[in-house]
Amino acid sequence: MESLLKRVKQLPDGFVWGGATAAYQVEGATKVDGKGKTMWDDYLAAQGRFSPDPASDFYHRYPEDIELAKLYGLNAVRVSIAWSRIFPDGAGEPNTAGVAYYHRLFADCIANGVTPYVSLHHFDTPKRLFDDGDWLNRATIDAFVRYADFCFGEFTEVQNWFTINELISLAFSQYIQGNFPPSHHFDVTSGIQAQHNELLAHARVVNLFKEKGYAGRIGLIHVLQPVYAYPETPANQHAADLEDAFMNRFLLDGTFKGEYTDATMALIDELLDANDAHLTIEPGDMEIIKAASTQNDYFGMNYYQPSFVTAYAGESTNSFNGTGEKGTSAFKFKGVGQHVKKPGVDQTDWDWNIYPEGMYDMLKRVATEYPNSKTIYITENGLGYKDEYQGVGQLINDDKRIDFIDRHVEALLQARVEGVDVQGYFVWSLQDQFSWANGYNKRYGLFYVNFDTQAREIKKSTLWFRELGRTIGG
Ligand code: BGP
Repeated sequence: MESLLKRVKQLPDGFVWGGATAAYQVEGATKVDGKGKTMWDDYLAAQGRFSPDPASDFYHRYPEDIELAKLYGLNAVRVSIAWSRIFPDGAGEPNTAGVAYYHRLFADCIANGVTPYVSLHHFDTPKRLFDDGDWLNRATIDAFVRYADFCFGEFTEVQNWFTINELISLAFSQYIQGNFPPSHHFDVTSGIQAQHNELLAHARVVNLFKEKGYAGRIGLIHVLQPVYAYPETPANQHAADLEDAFMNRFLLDGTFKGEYTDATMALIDELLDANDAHLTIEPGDMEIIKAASTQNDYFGMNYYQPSFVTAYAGESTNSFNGTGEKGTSAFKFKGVGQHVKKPGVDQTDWDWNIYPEGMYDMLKRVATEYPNSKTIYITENGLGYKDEYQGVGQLINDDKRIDFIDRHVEALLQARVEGVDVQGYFVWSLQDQFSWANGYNKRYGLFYVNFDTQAREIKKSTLWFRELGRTIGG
């Protein structure tokens, strides 16, 4: 077969080459084996747009998906534990059926040589805790620490842990953009407080992991969204700095410096003032965060897109493209900036900028400014696309996805050549799965899922990914 690889590229020895999932997006079986509700169940039912069941039926079909992962050259997979399978109400007694399920899943991964990288929280707070305020209520932090401690003690077969996935996306989608429950719009006080409280939860769990001497490695996952001024003027650059502080710098500082630096807080305070918002840091919080900042073993970086920003002083408004109709998104943040399209930068059908340089820039920035991040893994990157089904056993043509991943892996390798310690890449996503705010028509998978029959099909990118995987260390 003629090589599908566009250029000669070689992945390094020992490179982690994986696919990513999130429990709620793939498992289905939301009412099975004693599982409790999450923040999503009633919300999605009330919306009536789509159901989280059966999703990609991973709860029952994981052996097939892990087998496919192995067959197509993946050596790792990112999964998350659904907190409400282990503790249906978020706390109390563990649900043995849920615990048994994850033991089966991890054993299957390990038996197939597909190393599991496991997150404890991927956007799926148990409903009981969500109803009581989610991360805005410190009782959620206490419950999370107990849940994490239980998992570390129970799932000793897991060697690679992440505490929380994308702290900013959760806070931003819940309280700024309003497309995750509880759907607040530009509730900036909650948006910044949730970030701080999630970081505190992460820090307490890392500190506990190290104090108790659990085996394995632990870190967290941030999605990094570089913010560029466009056009490049001093005023627009300031707008970009403000948005960057809210989207990236606040959490990066906290995670890896153990403090929100004065320069960062000057920007955050300006943004909060413009929105009559405030942040509460309680006595002792920063000591906990500081202690954790040197103890992360690695850093999971998700990267999808940058934003291009022009200064904006009007009222905040946004519209979310949840359908894949190009040009339907808008974002204007009072006193911060508005998102603009930069000529020459392609966008997906969901108006996401396609810009591999952003991954390169962020890898360099993290490695330079935040050395405590240590080893970096790209824990999510991929292209949401309306793949066209070709029939049973027919290859799906997703050249656009190949091009997307190809250019991003290239950016990663370039950063590596320049000294950034990046050791792996997980494509989002392993198999097609529903998208939180978009439903089932936004596909990212390496494996196509026919959601009528649950049959898996192969895409061109599946073959391409296998071919690139074969170059590891070769
Ligand atoms: C990340 C999440 C994933 C996934 C991905 C794609 O933020 O960690 O769970 O959903 O983004 O996003 P979307 O589904 O909105 O296109």
